[in-house]
Amino acid sequence: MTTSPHDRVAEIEREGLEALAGTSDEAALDAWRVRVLGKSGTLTGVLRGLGELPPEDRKVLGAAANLAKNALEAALEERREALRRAALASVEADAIDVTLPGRPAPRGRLHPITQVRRQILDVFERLGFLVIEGPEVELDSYNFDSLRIPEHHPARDMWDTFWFDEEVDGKTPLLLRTHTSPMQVRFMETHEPPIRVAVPGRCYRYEATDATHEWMLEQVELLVIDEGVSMANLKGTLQEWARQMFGPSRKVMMRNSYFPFVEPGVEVAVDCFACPGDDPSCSVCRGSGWLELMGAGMVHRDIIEAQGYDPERYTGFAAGMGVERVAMVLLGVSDIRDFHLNDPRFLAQF
Ligand code: FA5
Repeated sequence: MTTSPHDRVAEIEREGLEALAGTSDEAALDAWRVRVLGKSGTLTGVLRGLGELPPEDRKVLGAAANLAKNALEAALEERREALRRAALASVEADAIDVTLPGRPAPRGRLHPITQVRRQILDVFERLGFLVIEGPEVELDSYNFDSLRIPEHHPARDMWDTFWFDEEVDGKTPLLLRTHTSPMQVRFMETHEPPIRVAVPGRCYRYEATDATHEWMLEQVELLVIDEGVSMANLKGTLQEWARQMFGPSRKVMMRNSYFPFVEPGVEVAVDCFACPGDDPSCSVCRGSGWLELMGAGMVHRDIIEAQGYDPERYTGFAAGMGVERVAMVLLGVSDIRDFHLNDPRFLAQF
């Protein structure tokens, strides 16, 4: 059975509309137009063949073919407009919405030890201390001798030392300071009482590390020299500092200790934050219930005299605290070595 010319026109129109619905861009529309309405397009073929038909058929089919042509052309324009609107909408969707909140840029932060050092110093500054700094590469005369720790004195063993090889006058006097106490003497040499200074700084010790010991540590040294300074001032200052740092519920314990440059000497500890206080396997207190934060004491009379101050008039106290130890308590970190591993997952917590 052959298709009649009428059916053929109807089929071209149906197929044409169907194909048009599947176009998705300008190039597809063009290709469609060439295939259907172009010079050798399917509908154009029918219109060309009209001449061979008898006049009656020609008239009827011609009218039908022209209707189909108009319908297809209108449909083409409609489809073109629809695609244009869709493209515009998608550009608008991609456009910047200025009302949206911005994507947060990753921000750096201060190292927890820096944060805690600043907190410590903030309290002492409020208490009237001046913050000063001193050299990390020190002379043994300041690190030891002037603090009543002469060469070969067994007290030098309290601080295992990193020495430099450089010789000065046949000796090797340079070291990485083991504590911030040499700044007591350096400051006294150039200042007169009253003195009230806090000295933050890094110190280095050639020693094995564990949960409460590092080979590099920060200390904050305190030195107060004035008329009538007593042990009560030492205790009151450190207790007030501890209250402001840790709050009123942290227990602070002061007990006898020995440092050649103070008399009497004490150490200050706080109750263990990592265990109930009696766990022998606790890496922080080893079952003692206490974590030592600092050494302190009344500045030795010999040192006051060596600076040319009148020891009958001036007395003073000094202290040296471990910043990492304070940070352990404040931040609840039970292994001091975590601070300088520089693991971003650890550091990002603070
Ligand atoms: C001293 O360094 C004395 N200069 C402190 C002092 C100053 C006493 C003024 C009297 C007058 P000591 O070695 O105990 O003392 O250290 C003081 C504090 O530093 C300790 O209580 C502890 O908190 C911290 N510390 C000491 N060694 C380490 C270490 N290896 N790792 C971490 N912290 C440490």
